[in-house]
Amino acid sequence: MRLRKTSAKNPPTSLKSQALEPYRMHPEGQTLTTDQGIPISETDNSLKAGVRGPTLLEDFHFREKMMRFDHERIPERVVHARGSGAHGYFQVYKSLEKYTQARFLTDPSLRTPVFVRFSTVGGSRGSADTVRDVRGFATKFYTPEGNFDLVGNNIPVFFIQDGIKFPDFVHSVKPEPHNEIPQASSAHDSLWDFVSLVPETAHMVMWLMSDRAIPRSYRMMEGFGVHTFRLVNAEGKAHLVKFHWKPLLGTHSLVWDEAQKLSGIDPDFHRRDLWDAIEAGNFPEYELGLQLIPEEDVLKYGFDLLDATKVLPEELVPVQRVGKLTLDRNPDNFFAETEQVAFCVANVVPGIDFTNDPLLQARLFSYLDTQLTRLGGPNFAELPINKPVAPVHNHQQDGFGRQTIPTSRANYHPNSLGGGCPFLANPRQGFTHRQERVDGHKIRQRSESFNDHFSQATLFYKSLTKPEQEHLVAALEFEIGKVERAEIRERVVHQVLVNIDFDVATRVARAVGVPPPKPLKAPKVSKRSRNMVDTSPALSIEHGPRDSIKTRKVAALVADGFAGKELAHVRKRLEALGATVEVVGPTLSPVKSGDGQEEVPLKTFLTASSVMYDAIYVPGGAKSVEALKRVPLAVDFVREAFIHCKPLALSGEASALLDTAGVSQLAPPPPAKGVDGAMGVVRSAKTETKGFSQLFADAIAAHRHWAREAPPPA
Ligand code: HDD
Repeated sequence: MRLRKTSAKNPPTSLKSQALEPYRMHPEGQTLTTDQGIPISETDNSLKAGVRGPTLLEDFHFREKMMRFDHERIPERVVHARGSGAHGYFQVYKSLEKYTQARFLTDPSLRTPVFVRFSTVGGSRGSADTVRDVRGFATKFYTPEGNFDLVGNNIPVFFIQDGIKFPDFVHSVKPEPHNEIPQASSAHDSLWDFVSLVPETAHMVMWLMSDRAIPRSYRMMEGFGVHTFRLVNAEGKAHLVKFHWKPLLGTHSLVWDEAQKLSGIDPDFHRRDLWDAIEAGNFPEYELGLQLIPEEDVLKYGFDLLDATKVLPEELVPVQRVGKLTLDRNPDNFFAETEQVAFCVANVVPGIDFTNDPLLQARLFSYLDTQLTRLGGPNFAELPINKPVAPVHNHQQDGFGRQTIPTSRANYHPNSLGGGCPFLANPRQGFTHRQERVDGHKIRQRSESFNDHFSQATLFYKSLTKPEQEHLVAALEFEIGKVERAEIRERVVHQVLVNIDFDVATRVARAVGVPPPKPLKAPKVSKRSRNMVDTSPALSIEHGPRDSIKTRKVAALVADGFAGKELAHVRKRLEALGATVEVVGPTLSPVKSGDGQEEVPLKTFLTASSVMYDAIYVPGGAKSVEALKRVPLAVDFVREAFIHCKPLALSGEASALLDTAGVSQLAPPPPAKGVDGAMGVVRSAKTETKGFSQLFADAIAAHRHWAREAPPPA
């Protein structure tokens, strides 16, 4: 069996990986053939009548090659078209049999293979990764009882409450139909027109404007199942459940200016980050978290748990961490795996069931339906990446692209010709929909318990730290500021924002040139609704763990004459803590240090940019620093890292680069002796000062240093 490079660390112990092996094509040492297996000895010239004559129709190799090329594209996903996938496994810490009979949640010895696809929502397949958008976080668990798909996002709520509005919402956020502008951006008239007219979007829009919508990495974002689902145990007892993914590297974001620049400099930023981390053996890990709620508490928390525009604050029902997901293998082929993987919210296993959330109910239809167009027929579950590891036997028949070969004469149930096979599962093992009494009029109406659209939007805003709030307001000013029609800008401020926070509405009104709002007399919330907490600190990214520098990327800027020993020391220290240090120099040719060492830069000031790194380090060395000062692109590194609030370590003479970059007036004064790390700018009076590396590591772990952000204009 032949395996990818990473497989040394990741032997094909996974059942799914073994199941994929017969489908993997290994061309090494093989002869070129047609699709029919006929050997081909010439593929650069078509068959012609004479060397300068016309091509002949008889050339079956040319026709097949061309036909296959002409049909390479399939329709991209109507939403979530841009994405990246990875294989891995999930293991539960201890049995959850009290709550569910699902094998993968009750057997701690079981390593369930998974395939995860992360995505953006609005952009097309070739769009940039770092746009402001929700991120999809879809996980296919190949369990012994069939596939379970947890098709979530990195934001715990949704734009709408009833799936019948999904086409309207998606049409409004996608590029506008007349000119197909803008690509992968929500900053345009139709989205904000929709938001201004559909107040149930308010809470989700606040999340979309927050730092959550510009993650640093797929490896550093949370995931949420969004809806309330049900877990059902072997006795048939059910609990309501909300699913969470908690990244072990913490949750971190970019800043907007950086995200926009990255869209041009490295549109594959997140895809590359995920790929490189897995290739390097830095396997992304997330803990599965559950909020478990007794069924009778569905309305206890001041809102309806069937309403997907609401969060259940962790302070009210804590998230229990029950197992771990590890992503340890990159796909072998993007199209065959990441593009052809088909998720479906309706794929559940015995022990997991749905609720009547009207958004979820609509999704149960949509995912199966969309694959028919996207994957060309009903047999997509037979594609290798979608095929369960559990055995599949039924009477489904025919259709485009059928792969398996049914061998029985009996293709119906019940039958005697096939000995009655396949048999029905034992009712205790087979999937049974939980019995639920449903009583009511056939009616097109929203439940009154879904009426409050603003109090959780306010709760979210109030739960953020000051810098996060400032980023959110700046995002609103940017996005609404791009809306051409003044009446839409005004409606967003006067109909939506003012109901969330008067100060935010007033600031945005001024920024986008609409009349200031008047304070509301009484908040527009339904009588039934109330927030049971004033703030929920868990909603803020900044309150998450900030204690590790694992997998962070640091650029070390050097030119001839840099302090070589110091670079070696700092690099060793940071790498021991799990970071990577890349040397960036004027060219890819070796650079000589002042103390006789040599470094070969991995990137140059031309091929790299500060936005590609988490932190910037400039070793001392008068000659090197003087050279860097004369390279505008090197100075840009320092300036941008400073403006993006990234950790900067400038040793000895390198401290002066802040002057050259024109930002020293925004930084604390340099230390006269020793080291100082105020505002995440670590400087030492001389090179190699004690404590320099540790202060730098602490600054990297803190991620960003918002104290540096310029105050908003008066
Ligand atoms: Fe959806 C794809 C997540 C609401 C209809 N959705 C899709 C993907 C994710 C989500 C992560 C990409 C899966 C992949 O990587 O292939 N969608 C969500 C979440 C929602 C949500 C978390 C709200 C809680 N979606 C939603 C609604 C509908 C859809 C209300 C329709 C009624 N979603 C689809 C779809 C897609 C899809 C059209 C497009 C491609 C696909 O399914 O396979 O069926």
